[in-house]
This record gives sequence, C-alpha cells and structure tokens, in this order.
Amino acid sequence: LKSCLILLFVITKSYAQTIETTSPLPDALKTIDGITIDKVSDWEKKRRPEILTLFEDNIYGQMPKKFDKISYKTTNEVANAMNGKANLKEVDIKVEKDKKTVTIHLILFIPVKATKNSPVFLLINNRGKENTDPTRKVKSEFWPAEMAIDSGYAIAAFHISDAAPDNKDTYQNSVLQLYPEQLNADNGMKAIGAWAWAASRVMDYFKTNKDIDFNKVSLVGHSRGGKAALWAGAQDKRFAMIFASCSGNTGAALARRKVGESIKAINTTFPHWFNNNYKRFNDNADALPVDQHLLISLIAPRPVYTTSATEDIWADPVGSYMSISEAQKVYSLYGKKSGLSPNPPAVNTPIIQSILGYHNREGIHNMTAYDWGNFIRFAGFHYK
Ligand code: GTR
Repeated sequence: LKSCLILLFVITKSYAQTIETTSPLPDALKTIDGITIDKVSDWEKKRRPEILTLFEDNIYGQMPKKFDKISYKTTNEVANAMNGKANLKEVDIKVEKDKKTVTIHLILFIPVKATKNSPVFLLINNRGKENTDPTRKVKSEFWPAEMAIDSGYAIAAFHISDAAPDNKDTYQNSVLQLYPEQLNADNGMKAIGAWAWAASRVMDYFKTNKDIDFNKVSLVGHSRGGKAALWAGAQDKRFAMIFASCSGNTGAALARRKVGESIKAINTTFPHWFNNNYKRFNDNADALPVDQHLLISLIAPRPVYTTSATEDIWADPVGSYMSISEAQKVYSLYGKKSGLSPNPPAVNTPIIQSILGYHNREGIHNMTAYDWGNFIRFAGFHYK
C-alpha cells in the first residue's frame, strides 16, 4: 500500500507540472452555435456577452446593477500622514435600495507629491483588517501602502465583510439584503459576486475623487479575493488592470486540469461563494460550458497579471499560467500580442513587458512585497 501511495503521489506531482488538461478547453472564438469569431466587433457583440452570461449562470451568479442611491461620507482625513508622504482619507460608501442600506468602508492613501491625479491600486481585502491599518502602526506586505506611495501610486482597500461576510450562514447580511431575489435564484449572486459588486461601487466613488486618475485603477485580490478581482474585471470594464494573486480554483486556474482544489472541494467548503448551478459540476468539470481562460479573455484588451507560488499546488500554478497563455487568442484579436510560450516561466522570473503578465514566486500561498513589486513594475510598463 505504501509503495502504491508513493507511486500515486509521484504521478500526481509530475502531472501537476505538465501542461495538459483532461479534456479540450472550450474555444474562446467559437460561439455556442458554432460560428467562428475573427474580429473584435463580433467578439464584443456576440461571443463576449455569451461567455459573460455563461459565467453568471453557471458559476458567479448575476451581477445586479440597480440601486436607488449612492453617497459618500468622509469619516477620517489626515493630511501628511505616513511621515508626510501621503494624505489619508477614509470614506463610507453608502448604497441604498428599497430602504435597505449597505456601507463599504474605504481606506485611501494619496501621494502628497503628486502633481496630477494619481493612478491607484485597490485591494479587495479578504484577510485581517490589520493588513490595511490606516494608522500605519501595523505595516503588512499584504498591502504595502508605503511601497505604492513611494512609487507614485495611490493605494486603497476595502474589506470583504462589508459586502458579504465570508461565512456560509451570514453571507446574506450585506449586499444581498439589497437584492433578496438573488437568494432564491439558482444563478443568484453569492459572496464572491457581492465582493466584486463592492469593488464596482468603489469605482463609482473614484469617479468623484479628483485626486484619483479614474482611467488608471488597478484592482488587486489574493486567493478568494483574486477570484473576486477577476470576476469584477470581467464585469466592469472601468477597471484598467487586474492583479490576481494565487487565485487558484475558479480564479485563474483551469478547472479541466484537475490539479489541486476541485470544484467539489471548493463548493463543499465554501457553499456561499458561487451560485447553486455551479454545484452541478462538482463531479464533472468537463461539462462546464466555460473554463477559466475565458474569464481572463473577458478582461481583454486590458492588462491582467496573475501570480502563483511554488508551494501552492492547491492553487495549481501551471494551470493558472495556462489560462493566461490560452487567453492570448482573444488579446490577439485586439492586436495585443504577448508572446507567452506554452510553458510557464522559471520560478521567480516575472513576465512584465506583456499585456498578460505572470510570475511563480518561490514560497507559500500568500501575497508579499515581492508580488507587489512586480505589480508596480507591470502597471508602470502599461501606464508609461
Ligand atoms: C482556501 C481555498 C482557496 C483559496 C484560499 C484563500 O482554503 O480552498 O480556494 O480561496 O482558501 O482564499 O486563501
């Protein structure tokens, strides 16, 4: 038994390193009716909306866009915070619908030295609130605000619990209060959808803030936050760039690879993340009408950067690279060549000068200063 188990481990491990899927991937450039797409206008009019609906119906749920009112209240302002380098602003973004209210609390640092409005990184914070400490007593690599400010970027964050508590029993207690009909629909929004929805409300706010360059908002998320960031980027074209760190299953990783976390595992541990229909694919990833390369394709022609970590096989590093290399097809339609090779780059070798960027960092499932350093370089390359 022991040698059988060792053999199984070796086979699984070597499969995890190959660039293979267990069945062919759905073609980005062929419609459900079998029509081949070969120009941007057909992609945007026919295939893109078709794929977006497939993701809504089968995975992330609908994205309700209507509400009665949105308002912004500054709750704290500190000039020359961060040793004089940045101005801090904390804002409550209040959204009302049918007499129900949701408040997303935003923390925002803007570089003091900026001579014009600043590009900004917005983090969907799925970890402890101390990671985005506005007082800067705690400085976390998860949101290295000083690093962004020193590089000439504003940096912002909101916490996922404001939009949907990350809990199967209480996730309904925020954004979904505005949209109760979603709770009974098999393609209804759940927690990940609500987090993405909240990111879009921050965009609504940025539009009103003259210190922010509204055309240069980069959305960042790690792991479950990375899944939400990619979904937000697919839904809301106002995000200029998307960064997904170790986003794994139902993030950047291909479901048809069957490496690491499975659809069944994610739906069992986190039944409140994705819609009810997704559970139908628990034992049958091959039957999904989409795979995650199509999620990246929905963000085209905007830049996307994904990361992996060598010890994070649960999030399938190779499959997370394959989805961006597969998405090149759609980027090429827009004339955006990235020249990614089918094989992932060596460890700690970031691909920066490309519309689709990637690195596989040595280490564990996390988001670190190394990752952010490459995000800043990638954004700099595209904004130059
Ligand atoms: C894991 C989960 C992953 C990923 C991760 C995280 O437990 O299986 O899909 O989301 O949590 O968010 O750190």
